[in-house]
Order: sequence, then C-alpha cells, then structure tokens
Amino acid sequence: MKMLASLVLVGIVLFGIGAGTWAYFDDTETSNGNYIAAGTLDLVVAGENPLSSNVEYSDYVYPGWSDSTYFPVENAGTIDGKLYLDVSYTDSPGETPEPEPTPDNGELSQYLYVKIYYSDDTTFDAGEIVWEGYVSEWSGEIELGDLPAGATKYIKVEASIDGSVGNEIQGDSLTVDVTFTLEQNT
Ligand SMILES: [Ca+2]
Ligand SMILES: [Ca+2]
Ligand SMILES: [Ca+2]
Repeated sequence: MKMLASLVLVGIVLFGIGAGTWAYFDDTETSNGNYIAAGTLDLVVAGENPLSSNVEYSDYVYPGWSDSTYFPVENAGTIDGKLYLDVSYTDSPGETPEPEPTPDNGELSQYLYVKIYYSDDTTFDAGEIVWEGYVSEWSGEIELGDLPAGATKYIKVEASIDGSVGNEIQGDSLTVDVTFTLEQNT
C-alpha cells in the first residue's frame, strides 16, 4: 500500500510588465502479541503544516527580470520518503497594448525560465539542479530526491526572463499551481 502526503500551493501569479504499513507478526505458541503499526508520512513545506491552499503572491516581471527564493521541506513523519514535484500553469493574455503582437494568447510561460534546486542545505550549486527550462516545457511530475524520516531539505527556485524578450509579454500573466508529493520509499 502506498502512502502519500500531498500538498498543493496554489496561485503563484506573475504578471508581465504592465501507508506505509509495518506488519510485525509475532507467531508464538500462544499467538499473543500480534500487532500492526502504521507509520506516518507528514510533509511540511516552508514550515506550514498543513499548507494553506491559497498561498498567493504576485510579482511584476519584465525583460531582464530575475528572482529567486528558497524554502525548507521536512518529512515530519516516521517513514522515509521520496519527494516529487508537479506543476500546472495557465497563461492569460491580460491587456493587449498597441505595441504587443497579436494574437495575444498569453505567452509568459514560453519566456519564463526556471531552475529548481534540491539540496541538503541552504547552499545551492549547479550539481543540485533537478529541473530547468521554460515553464511551457514542463512535462509532468519530477522526482526531487530522497526525504528521509525526520529530515529537512531545501528547494530553491530561480526564475528569469531574458532581456531579449520583447513586447509579446506585455500585460500577460501566468498562474502556476505547484504540488509536492511525499511518497513512501519502496
Ligand atoms: Ca547544497
Ligand atoms: Ca502576449
Ligand atoms: Ca498581453
């Protein structure tokens, strides 16, 4: 039986300019002492447990913009796990000022470049990058790595928009839903 702890961070909005089960059967003559104990998987992201499903922040982005943030992830349970990350996103065109090419379908996901790190500590180096690419290239859940019982690790997200990007992102917005899943190690 798989045990999952899943947390969803909803609504990172970016605007363009403008069971596990342990079974110990103790087979004795008297057949006393059989017991089954269920361990726990308890994922804590950024110190919030449970994580609010409406964490939301907004930022204004533009060609040449970049930002980064990092936060802890903790397995507060008793079973070793592996941590997975999935992302879904929605582009919106927002306003379409005169200089913006049409059709304006919302193109920010094609220009927002992201690097995701997974580290034992708060220093992050190139060898700890678990995914990088444009948001539009995201192709499904990725494995971040092991998260043993009681352990805390750190995720860093770097995001940037190249300075060569032009008017096609004016007023565009991007809503990103992020899901962390902690799965029992098998
Ligand atoms: Ca590190
Ligand atoms: Ca656009
Ligand atoms: Ca637009």
